[in-house]
Amino acid sequence: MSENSREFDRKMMRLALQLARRGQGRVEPNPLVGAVLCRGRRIVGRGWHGEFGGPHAEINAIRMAGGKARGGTLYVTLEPCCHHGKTGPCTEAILAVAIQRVVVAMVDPNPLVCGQGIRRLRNSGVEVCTGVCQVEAQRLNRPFVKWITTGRPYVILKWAQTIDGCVESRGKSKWISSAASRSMVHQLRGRVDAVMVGIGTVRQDDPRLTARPKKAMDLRRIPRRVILDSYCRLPLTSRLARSARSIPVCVFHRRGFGRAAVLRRKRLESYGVQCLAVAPASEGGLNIREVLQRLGGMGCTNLLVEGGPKVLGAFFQARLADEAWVFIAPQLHGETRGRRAVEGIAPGAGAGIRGAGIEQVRRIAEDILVRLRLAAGGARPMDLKGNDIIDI
Ligand code: AOF
Ligand code: ZN
Repeated sequence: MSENSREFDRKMMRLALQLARRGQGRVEPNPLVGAVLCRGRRIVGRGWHGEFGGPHAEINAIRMAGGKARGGTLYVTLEPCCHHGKTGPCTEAILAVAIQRVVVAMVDPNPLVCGQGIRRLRNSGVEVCTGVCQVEAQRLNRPFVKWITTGRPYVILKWAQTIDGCVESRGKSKWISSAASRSMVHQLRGRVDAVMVGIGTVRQDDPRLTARPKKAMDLRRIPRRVILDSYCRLPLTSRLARSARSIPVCVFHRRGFGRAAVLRRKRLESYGVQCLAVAPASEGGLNIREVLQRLGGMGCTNLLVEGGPKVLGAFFQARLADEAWVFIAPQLHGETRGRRAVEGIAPGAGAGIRGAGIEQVRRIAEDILVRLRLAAGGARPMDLKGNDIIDI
């Protein structure tokens, strides 16, 4: 195969990866998948998985190509499925229209597929080429890979801090980061399954924790609001409790507590708050791994953790976060007892940060956003691409 053909394959796969992105926030817990169908060097079909339960990417590309699919090459960012799920197996649709060659970026980690789709195609005489743009494809589907292989969601920690590392504002505004940064967070909330904070933050700020992005199309799903609240102290007068019937609120509390807490739990439930018991952690607070396992079981693939400092510290300590988004604003808090973003890490331990790497640095209005890739996913941090770093 010539270098020229290999480059063409990569170009088509990059296009398929771009198409796959369109499903973000709409298809989870399914993966983001894109497909391009070519006859020779002409594109005759494009498709992506657009909504959960809807047709898979390959099917959409094949439909668009119609009669032109026969003898073509299909580029797909994930191995075609061979199982009967909510839709029929893509392998059979590919065989039915006599596609000649299939180029796959990565194997589907779903145990129901996991190489069998590729085998089915090869055994039926289709030429299958794998691993084209594999790193990019795995990067795109990190949340899906995490969820399907561990049963836990992909965890993004997020906070905003002053340049001297404080998370409490001293300015006239209660906000640290700029309006542009905050609107970016609303966009992020609008594509995750759950937004989490600790009870301390709720009692202090009385947050709504809803996704309110600027553009309506950025509200791709309504995230569940999750509170870590060992003793069910969520006030019935809080905005969260009062809106629990219209937008789900889920409280994780410790298993086995006194009668007063049982009563508070009952009251919260009468407000429509879902209360779930998990084991306490030996160092205080809740067993976060169990919390994540429960959220994963509810189909939660992406979790955004917004603080406060104790909760963020617990995630670092337990090495259970995959990413951190840190907004740094040009404010100086000064030498008072302002709280730092992350608490509870023993000096020198640097827990959870070992193996971390900066994935992206961006300027957002007056702030900078640093995206850190943490080690929870097991994989090494990705190399930076030149254009991920914006000179400021
Ligand atoms: C593909 N192409 O576009 C996607 C695939 O319940 P279903 O039928 O939607 O199947 C979901 C599973 O199918 C999902 O867990 C993953 O293994 C695979 N997703 N496969 O060939 C696609 N979205
Ligand atoms: Zn499929």
